Amino acid sequence: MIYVVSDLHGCYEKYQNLLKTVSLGDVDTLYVLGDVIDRGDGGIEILFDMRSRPNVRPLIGNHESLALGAMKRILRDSLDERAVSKTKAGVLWRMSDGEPTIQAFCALTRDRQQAIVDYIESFGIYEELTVNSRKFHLSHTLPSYDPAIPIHDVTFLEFLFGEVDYTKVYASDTLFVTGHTPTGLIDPASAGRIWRGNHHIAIDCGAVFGHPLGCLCLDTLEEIYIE
Ligand SMILES: [Mn+2]
Repeated sequence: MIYVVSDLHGCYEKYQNLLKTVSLGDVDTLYVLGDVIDRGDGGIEILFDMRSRPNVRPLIGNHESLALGAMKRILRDSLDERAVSKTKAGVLWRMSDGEPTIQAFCALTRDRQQAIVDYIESFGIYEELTVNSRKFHLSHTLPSYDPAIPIHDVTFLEFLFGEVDYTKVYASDTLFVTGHTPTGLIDPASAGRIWRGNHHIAIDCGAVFGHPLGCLCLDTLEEIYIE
């Protein structure tokens, strides 16, 4: 089976609980659509676990993209937690709720820090796949809708910081699976649940804000919730 989850934001226990609940095995694949780190405190731990599993396929989120600059600075200049907070990259990271990840990253050995940087640099931007003759497009977010610009022509940054227009059908032959926007912000009635509409499936249920972690099975379109 192929599963998709997003916006783990350091929720290590919910992540582990999800692996157990779906009994993720060697024949299964789990796509993680970015924002693994920040806000919660288990982000680095989740990254090491994901890295050890060849069937976990990571895509990048805006939090990883922003952290990467600061992580490289920490490595290059052997900065500690206090020194990194005086750099622009460190200030930006802290402002985006990076504090728990900064602490965990600075506590690692240089080899382990390098392993995290290398791992994040291997993350994809988007993935297109067909499962049971349904076409899916997976990414952390999407650029705002513009029928004049084909989806493959948009820039890397728009896949990280764009705001999906969930009122628009981006392509009628494809289901667009995205995280980034907690579903309660799309429709307050959908808080904590996966939201579907207009060929979109929004899966960030807001796990780090006390809602369940939502996971979508692409084979069956079944929704799995981890409290
Ligand atoms: Mn995001």
